[in-house]
Amino acid sequence: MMAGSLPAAVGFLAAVRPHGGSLPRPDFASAGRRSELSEETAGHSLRAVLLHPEAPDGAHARDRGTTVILAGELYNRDELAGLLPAGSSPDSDAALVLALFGLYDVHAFRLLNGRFSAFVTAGERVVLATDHAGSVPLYVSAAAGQVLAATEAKALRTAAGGQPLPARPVRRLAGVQQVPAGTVLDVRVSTADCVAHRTWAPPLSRRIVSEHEAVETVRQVLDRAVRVRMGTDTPLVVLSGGIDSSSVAALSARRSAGRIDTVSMGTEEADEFPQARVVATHLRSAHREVTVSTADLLRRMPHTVWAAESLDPDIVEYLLPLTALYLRLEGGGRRILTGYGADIPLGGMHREDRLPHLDTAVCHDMATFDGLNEMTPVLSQISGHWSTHPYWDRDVLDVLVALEAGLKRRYGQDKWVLRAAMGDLLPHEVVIRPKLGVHEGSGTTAAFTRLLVDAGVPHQGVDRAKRMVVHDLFDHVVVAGRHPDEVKTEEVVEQVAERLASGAPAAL
Ligand code: AMP
Ligand code: PCX
Ligand code: MG
Repeated sequence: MMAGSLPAAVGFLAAVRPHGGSLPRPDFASAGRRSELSEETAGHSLRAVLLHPEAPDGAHARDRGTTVILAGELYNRDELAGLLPAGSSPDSDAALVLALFGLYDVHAFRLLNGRFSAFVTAGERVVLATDHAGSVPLYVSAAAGQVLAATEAKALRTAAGGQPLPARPVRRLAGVQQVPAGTVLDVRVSTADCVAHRTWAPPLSRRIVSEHEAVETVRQVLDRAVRVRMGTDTPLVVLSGGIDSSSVAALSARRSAGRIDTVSMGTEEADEFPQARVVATHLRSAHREVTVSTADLLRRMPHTVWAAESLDPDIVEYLLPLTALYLRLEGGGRRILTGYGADIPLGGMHREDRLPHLDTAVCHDMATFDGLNEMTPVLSQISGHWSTHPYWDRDVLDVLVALEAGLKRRYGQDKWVLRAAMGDLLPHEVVIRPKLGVHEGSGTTAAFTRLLVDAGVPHQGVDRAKRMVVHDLFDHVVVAGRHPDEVKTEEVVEQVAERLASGAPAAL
């Protein structure tokens, strides 16, 4: 089975009920074609809308009363196929999951390394599964007699009366809950009784290995994670010129038959264009620089919240420049590789030389990423592109998290093990370049702060105001279902500034 250029499906809304019934209006930020699926079994009917960039054939698979709908893709197909009886050759990731489900039932999901959400109907049951990182968000609303699930919360906005499940409630969407990362929910349709199984957890222990072994292992797992994400067309890497994305670009360039494409974004106030150019020149990539005005950047904040459905103001600052960049990548249909997430298992955002603090930061970030939706593919799907993040490959993450902290911070350098692993593929100045976050390099944090201060928010109130703005945006574009083009960042900022000035409660 060869990976096509894009996954067969990138999202879905699906419902199982005993008899008929229609779906809520499918409300998605993701662009793409939509197909309907309708199946009747003995006691149930399944109705679904699939979002697919190309032909939808591979997005679902059915065999003797079990149907699998899969949004996303798998990265350990060959290993998985080796578990099946000789002669069986599933022709899609959904078919592979179906075959594994037949053998292992819910425990099939412990085997998968991928970027996906899955919806399985089997007799009386609906089984909902996220990948280890919950990187394709999955939401559910279930009551006795019906189970609805969707890859965007807003698609369940009008679903009535879900009951509590072992999942995370979504702000102001009564009965809608988010399936946790690395989790399978096994729901009995008639009663909505639900059993949760964790299929992945970050390692808590740390491995003591030599420098050499650590460097070799990191290089090998990252190389594989990049290779399996490359698809069949020319990859496009979103490149800052920092070590994370430069490593992804270097590994894909080495594996690619032709030149790879790279793209960097900046604003009129800040960019990392010179740094990215050094890498692009070294790799001979077809490189492009995209400048977004700060005003346009801030205008895209409703689109970021619409796509990511995140309530975290820091995450919105990281994702906003990427949203603005993706919206400028016309044409759709590209497979985009990023360096996102490397700093989490490697403690890259931690700028002190003290190991206990570094591991405290890694433990904290690995315990709190779930539900932030920072890895969501919807961010690029709003302009029809599929993005994927090699550092959050399950095998890469298992290796990186578990390395003892002294291999992450060493010789005064952050992310030392990664830098050492990439030493031969990148110019020295790139290998030793200190970290600069995308929110800093693009001036996003500064621009958002200035917008609030100019609206009258005192400096000490800026963090709280940012949180309020993001919550208000969520209420507009997710809870109320407004299109982000109709929501003006500046107006929301002014309302927040007025609320703060009048001393009104924050209403978070
Ligand atoms: P960061 O870890 O802050 O560098 O950002 C996460 C990821 O976003 C990077 O690894 C890149 O893939 C991407 N990225 C960051 N900054 C830019 C930029 N200025 N232009 C294009 N992509 C970027
Ligand atoms: N990043 C980080 C991840 C942001 C932190 N997320 C978290 N703690 N859950 C990365 O790329 O690893 C930046 C900009 O830095 C995004
Ligand atoms: Mg980074």
